[in-house]
Amino acid sequence: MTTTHDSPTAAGSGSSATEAFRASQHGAAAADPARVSAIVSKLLAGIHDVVRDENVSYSEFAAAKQWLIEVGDGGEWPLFLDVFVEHSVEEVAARTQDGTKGSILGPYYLPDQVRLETPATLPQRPDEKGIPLVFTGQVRDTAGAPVAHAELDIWQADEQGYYSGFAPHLPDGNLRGVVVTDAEGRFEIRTIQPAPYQIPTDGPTGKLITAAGWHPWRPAHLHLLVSGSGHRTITTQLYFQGGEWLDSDVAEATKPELVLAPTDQGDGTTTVEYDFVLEPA
Ligand code: MBD
Ligand code: FE
Repeated sequence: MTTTHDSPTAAGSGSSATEAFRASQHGAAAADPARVSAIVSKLLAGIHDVVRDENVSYSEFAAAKQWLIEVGDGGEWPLFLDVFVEHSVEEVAARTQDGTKGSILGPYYLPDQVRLETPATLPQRPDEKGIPLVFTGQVRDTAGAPVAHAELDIWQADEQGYYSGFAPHLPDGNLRGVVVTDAEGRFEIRTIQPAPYQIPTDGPTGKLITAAGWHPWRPAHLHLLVSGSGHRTITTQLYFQGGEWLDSDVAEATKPELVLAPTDQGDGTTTVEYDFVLEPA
């Protein structure tokens, strides 16, 4: 990353998501020409309809080209697509998924984080700000049996809404980890409550949001990949009851089943229990 800023900007967050995405891909899937044609024809027909219905002018067409070029140059395609499109792809995947509801992966997952046996504390700075959260629960299968040594790959924003790996001021691996449950699928994870996430306002995605008069916020959330051998991995997110933007997530990725209601312990800390259900692979 070439940014010299030490506070997070589009250059330090949305754009590095392109590098992370490239690293996660192992070659493109072979595509059937009929499938390509069906999807791309419909996509283009949708655009043509908008042009005709809205009487799109040459100067608006040029502005669109300019913006599309900037999204690529700024490395924001993963950010833009995950915010505005991924929820529909997840909706299709969910048609054939049982167990805990899924949600979108988003642009800020990083593989190969530290593995921690339960009870675990997510890696954090000595002075990590934010309301402490003790998150407990159990991973079971759809028949109710515990999933022994299941894994919870967790990543989250800090108390300012920034993700390690995508904000130059944060240590690598901060508030990320793979927690391994016990033989009964039980886990206990100590972390902090994340802040809502704001799409960087200085990049092309943020500029579009401003130009359209929308808001750039996602409600506070924890990201999880929950897996167990012989089971289908669930990609999901957990939200916080009463949190800001819960009913107007810019990424449209909330579901009522995924909202936590932590209990205040009276000493400034909070606890919450949430169980996960995995279906057979
Ligand atoms: C996020 O933190 C996120 O979860 C998604 C889906 C998009 C942008 C930032
Ligand atoms: Fe996120």
